[in-house]
Amino acid sequence: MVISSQPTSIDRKLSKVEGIKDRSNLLREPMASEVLLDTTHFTEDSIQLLKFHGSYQQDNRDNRVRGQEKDYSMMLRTRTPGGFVPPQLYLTLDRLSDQYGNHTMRITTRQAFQLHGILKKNLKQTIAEIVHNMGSTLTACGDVNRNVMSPAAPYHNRPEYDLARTYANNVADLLTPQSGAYYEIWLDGEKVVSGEEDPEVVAARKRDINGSNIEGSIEPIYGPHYLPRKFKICVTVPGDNSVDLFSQDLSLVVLTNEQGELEGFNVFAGGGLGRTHNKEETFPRLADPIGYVDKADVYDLVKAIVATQRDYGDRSDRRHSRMKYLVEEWGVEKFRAKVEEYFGQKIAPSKPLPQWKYLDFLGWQQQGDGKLFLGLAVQNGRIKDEGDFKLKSALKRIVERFNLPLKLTPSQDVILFDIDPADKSKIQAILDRAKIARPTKIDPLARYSMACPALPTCGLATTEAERVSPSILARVRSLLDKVGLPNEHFFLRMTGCPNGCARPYLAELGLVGNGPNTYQVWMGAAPNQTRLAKVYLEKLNIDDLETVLEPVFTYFKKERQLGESFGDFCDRVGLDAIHQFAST
Ligand code: SRM
Ligand code: SF4
Repeated sequence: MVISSQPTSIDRKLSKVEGIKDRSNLLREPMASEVLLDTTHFTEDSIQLLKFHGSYQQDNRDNRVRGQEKDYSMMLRTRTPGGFVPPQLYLTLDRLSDQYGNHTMRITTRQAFQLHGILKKNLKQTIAEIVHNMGSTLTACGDVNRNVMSPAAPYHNRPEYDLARTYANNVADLLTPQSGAYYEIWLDGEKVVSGEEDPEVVAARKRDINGSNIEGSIEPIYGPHYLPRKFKICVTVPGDNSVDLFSQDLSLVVLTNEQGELEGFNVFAGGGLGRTHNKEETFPRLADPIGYVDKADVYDLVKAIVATQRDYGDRSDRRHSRMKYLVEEWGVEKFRAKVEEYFGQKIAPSKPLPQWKYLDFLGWQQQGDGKLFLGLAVQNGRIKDEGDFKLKSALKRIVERFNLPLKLTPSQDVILFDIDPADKSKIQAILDRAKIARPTKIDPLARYSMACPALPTCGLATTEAERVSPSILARVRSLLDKVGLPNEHFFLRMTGCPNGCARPYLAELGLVGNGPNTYQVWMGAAPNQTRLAKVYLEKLNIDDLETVLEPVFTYFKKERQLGESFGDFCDRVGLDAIHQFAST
């Protein structure tokens, strides 16, 4: 099979972004020239390319004044597979957030860090310092594979966790763009590598499997036009759904034998959450099981799936270009058959798996090699100092003094690990002085909640999320107390628009921005994130939160089965029955 170097998928007109990629000379121009100009912001074509390099142009929406230039700055996102952040990188990001950013660092829902508020003139220096200190921002955004997730728990006595970490790194390496643009532009051509690539990964990248490599291209897997849209992957272990595996384009589940040796992977594909209000043709979708692959063939299968999306994903309409739509429209059988053409062999049936569980790994825990780890809840992932609460200073102090590496979790929390048990009390004392609550003292409603950044940085937000989430949680808590459910908690996730960055469609209660102070209300996802929620209400003015939710919680209290979670209850009785109860 010969693969064309042009996007092949459709006869329809290609989207504007395809033209920008085509003209860019593998992610260089016009951005490379504009970086050098003394301007406050980039032009449209460069903004699109900038994403592949890990940055978004934003403006502070609180400071918009009609007729005046926007208050531009850049958001930078790290590439940190499995959320691993070495101490040197952590301390560098901490310093850069003060020197060039808005004095906060934000843990994302995909185990990365974001710095906000970096002026264009400081972007090159900031990226260069990240790369020189064991980090990278390459492909943190853009139409490529994004940060690869894996469970954040740093267990060292459970081989499947070590394997998930290793394969998350390797898959990230396999799908790293090979164009030297990143190093040319941000590091004046100096190629800095923070670790050796596994030779199997290097070989797999070059290996041509049934035409899935693009002949003669510098980008053997992606080709010169990269993917039609962002692509998201996780690697997890049986039973551990801390990574929300059903929301990903591609999920691998590590399978080991009784000795803990790797045998292969179960593969899921076609998940994704982004949607647009009032456009029925856009929807969240859970990934389907695709089959099982032996360890020797896993990279070839990953490439075959990526190549299928590369060649058949919709490059004309960016609202329809995620792989989930390909899987939905073709059906799993056709999708699997097409992947098999690239893969060059049949995909074996999936192996049995246990039930999935949500895990967040908070608190002090044994890591299995005599050392400890400590998971700390970070509200909406924002690491900051505010009044007496000094999370940013405390983490800096601890990482500096004890030289500890960190793991960022998919629930926007942080884990410090490799802790000598002799240091436990000293570390706890620093945290106590900085008023960092112990996980057992945090309201579980807050512990299991997430909110996206939304206003003022996100250009797509239609309303608030992160900034109002503490007050919303407090109001929901009061309401639960009022209806006689004082100890109840569930997954509440909130976003400023329907793109779904805090994965609200997998929450038991999801609030999805739908205009100023207004949210679409979703209910009924499973507490282990294996079932999607459904729309309960199109538009909730946030002032009416109590009026709308009180009858819902009252009905839940009255009719729930023993131990039934809020999401399972909503799913069992159905949203129509809840509406009916609420209207009586
Ligand atoms: Fe997201 C766009 C923030 C995880 C779906 N997302 C954005 C942008 C870059 C807005 C923009 O395009 O201008 C947001 C920047 C806000 C800011 O001010 O920082 C943004 N997304 C985030 C983060 C930081 C939210 C968070 O609370 O942590 C997450 C960064 C993850 C990372 O480290 O890579 C983040 N975004 C997600 C997720 C969840 C996930 O990946 O597990 C989703 C839903 C899953 C999915 O992709 O299907 C998600 N973000 C989107 C979409 C909708 C994509 C779609 O298929 O329609 C957009 C808009 C777009 O791509 O056009 C978007
Ligand atoms: Fe922005 Fe919407 Fe994502 Fe929130 S969900 S960060 S508002 S794009």
